[in-house]
Amino acid sequence: MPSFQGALIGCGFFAVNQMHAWQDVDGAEIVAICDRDPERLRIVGDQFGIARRYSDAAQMMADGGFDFVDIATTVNSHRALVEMAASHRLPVICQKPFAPTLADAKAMVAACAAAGVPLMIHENFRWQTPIQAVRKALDAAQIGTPFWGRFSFRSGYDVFSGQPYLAEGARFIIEDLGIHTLDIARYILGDVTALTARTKRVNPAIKGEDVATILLDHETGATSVVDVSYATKASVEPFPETLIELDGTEGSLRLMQGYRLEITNAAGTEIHDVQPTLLPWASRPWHNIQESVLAIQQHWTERLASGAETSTSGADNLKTFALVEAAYESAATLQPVTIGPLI
Ligand code: NAD
Ligand code: 89Y
Repeated sequence: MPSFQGALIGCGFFAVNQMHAWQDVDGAEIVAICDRDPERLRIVGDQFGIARRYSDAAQMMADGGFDFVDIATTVNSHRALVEMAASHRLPVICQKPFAPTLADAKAMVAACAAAGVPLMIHENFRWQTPIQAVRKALDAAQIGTPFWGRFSFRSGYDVFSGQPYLAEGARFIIEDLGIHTLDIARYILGDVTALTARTKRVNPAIKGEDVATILLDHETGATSVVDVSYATKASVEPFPETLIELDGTEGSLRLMQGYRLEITNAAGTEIHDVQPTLLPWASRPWHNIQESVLAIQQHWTERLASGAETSTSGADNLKTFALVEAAYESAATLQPVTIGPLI
């Protein structure tokens, strides 16, 4: 595989995982970094030995000398930075959430398509080892055709200490975390035709909702529930595990806390250990997410070499982002929302 050189924009909390993962990716490396905050630029530049450092993304792209851009900033800067990369004909990865609005996300997809460059959203949760194990069990027809599912993320983990901006937005859990759970629901049960959502804010110290329950109709006819909470005090904290229940025509599957996958069918019940690998630079409990960062960045590099579309391309991720918009609309109006007209 050719060796690609990349430039990363946004050297904050999560970018450190991306930088570690780029060091492990076969076929790509980061050669330039950018952050408006000189302290973050210094910390990440020194930690990863990157000499080319910029405070201005426009200057970095004008100077060039790299094959792709990896955007790890928060949501409000995504559209301008993706459009800037497209204007330089640079393939681009953009962190979730895609954009502040669906209209922005569509404009970003259109800009990259017009420039003829790939856009991948860093939607890494579907790349987690336990989620891949569930996908493989379905592909191997171990439970027949699934007709019902539950995708559940319920936690009391303090995400605000590492990401203080999460307490400040009018929107919280659906936009930040539920977006991953909705993407997993699409990845496992297929595209969604309509949804109904209810939300709550339990934690008085934050502005947005921290509990959401979403009922999904899938194109296949399957029904699922996506339920997410950062207000759940459990005896054993499950962060950041997504738990899955699926019932199929030939059996059932349960992805349980502790990375245990139980599959029941006519042959009996099998229990699999689907724990993520603890990479040398990773730390518990984040290792599940950290391993998926390496997986998605390796996938990007392989697809950049082959020219094939990525699993979470901009076009694909519009369908996940539409579910986020629809969930907020449904929660506000207390009405079901049809997805087709949004996309
Ligand atoms: P952060 O605030 O810690 O870091 C963002 C950095 O970007 C800051 O250092 C800021 O100075 C810099 N920045 C912002 N705009 C810029 C611009 N125009 N040019 C240059 N630098 C700019 O945020 P974070 O917690 O690292 O989150 C970043 C993104 O990662 C968010 O979109 C978040 O949702 C996402 N995230 C994803 C996962 C995941 O598993 N995929 C996990 C956590 C966070
Ligand atoms: O920002 C979120 C994400 O994408 O994964 C977990 C998280 O860090 C906190 O909810």
